[in-house]
Amino acid sequence: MSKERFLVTGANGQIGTVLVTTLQQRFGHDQVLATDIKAPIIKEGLFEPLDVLNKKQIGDMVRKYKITHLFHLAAILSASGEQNPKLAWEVNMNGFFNVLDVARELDLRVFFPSSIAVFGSKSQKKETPQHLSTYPETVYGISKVAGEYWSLYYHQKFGVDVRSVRYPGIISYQSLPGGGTTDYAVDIFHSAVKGEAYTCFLKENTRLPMMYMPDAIRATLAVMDAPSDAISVRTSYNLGGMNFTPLELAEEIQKQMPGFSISYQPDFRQEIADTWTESIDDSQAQLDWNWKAEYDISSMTKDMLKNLSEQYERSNKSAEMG
Ligand code: NAD
Ligand code: AKB
Repeated sequence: MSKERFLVTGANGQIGTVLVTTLQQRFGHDQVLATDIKAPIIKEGLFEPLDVLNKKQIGDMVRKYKITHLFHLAAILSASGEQNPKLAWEVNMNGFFNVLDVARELDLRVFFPSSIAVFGSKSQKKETPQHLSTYPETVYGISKVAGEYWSLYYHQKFGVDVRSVRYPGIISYQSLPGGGTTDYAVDIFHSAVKGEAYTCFLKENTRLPMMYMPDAIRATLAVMDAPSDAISVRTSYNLGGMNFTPLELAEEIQKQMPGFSISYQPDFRQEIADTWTESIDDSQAQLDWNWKAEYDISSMTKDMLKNLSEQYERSNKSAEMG
């Protein structure tokens, strides 16, 4: 992908901030255009305000910066989506249509992030296979399933090169999550590092598929980099990392921070989590583009605690220095 030029929508988000930095490091600052509806978070490199509901603006940016690859991350996530279903549908569907239409007109390769939210309570719960009726039960999940099938449609009818993975819940120290059901798995680390007890909004035994950010970024770049004829799934690839419950994650943190404590106060997000799958069969991604996650719960927890502790130390020091 080295001679290519990249546009990222929703670049201020949990995944976008890390993806933009990685692309900048790999391909150079001038090759990467970060865009978002909100003011920029990353201070270095190219940034333009962009609302994905404005198709003309997307086309203008693509032409102006001679974009070849578009990572379409802008979306409303599961928990926020249930609070405002119409907005979620509008942004997730019409935003994606605009991207697909611009990609068709201007010959772009597109990355569309789907989610484990496509699976509902009627789906197979464990080692959920690639090809299966999905039965989503949130507006967010419905929009992702629809997006997957529109990706296939635009590929088959118009030859648009859209690639997609179904991310599990993503865990990161670099950025905060934005309105999802798996957000607890990031929030818990911030409480632990600040020496605070954590109150979890999911029950202790709620098992969900999760992935550490470095694996998510590697998967994103790998699927975009694969030769077109290696991509046998034009809806979205299952992507597995690790899976755990809040209790198991708390116990893993306690191995390094014995004083850490957790309590549980499930809220409306429990209902969403209850419909999702527990673990994922990603053998098709392994076969097609050699996918393999590197982090498990233990290595992820160690890395999260180390990096977040350093981050808090740095910000405490700079606050002390005024
Ligand atoms: P996020 O909520 O952290 O960020 C989304 C970004 O989109 C925000 O910066 C927001 O300002 C922007 N945005 C919202 N409406 C917009 C609009 N109309 N125009 C332009 N930008 C707009 O999301 P994330 O966690 O970074 O997720 C990125 C993508 O990956 C999303 O499509 C999400 O569905 C998918 N995904 C994320 C996870 C996860 O755990 N983070 C898991 C599965 C799938
Ligand atoms: C969410 O919880 O909404 C996201 C996702 C798994 O899609 N993290």
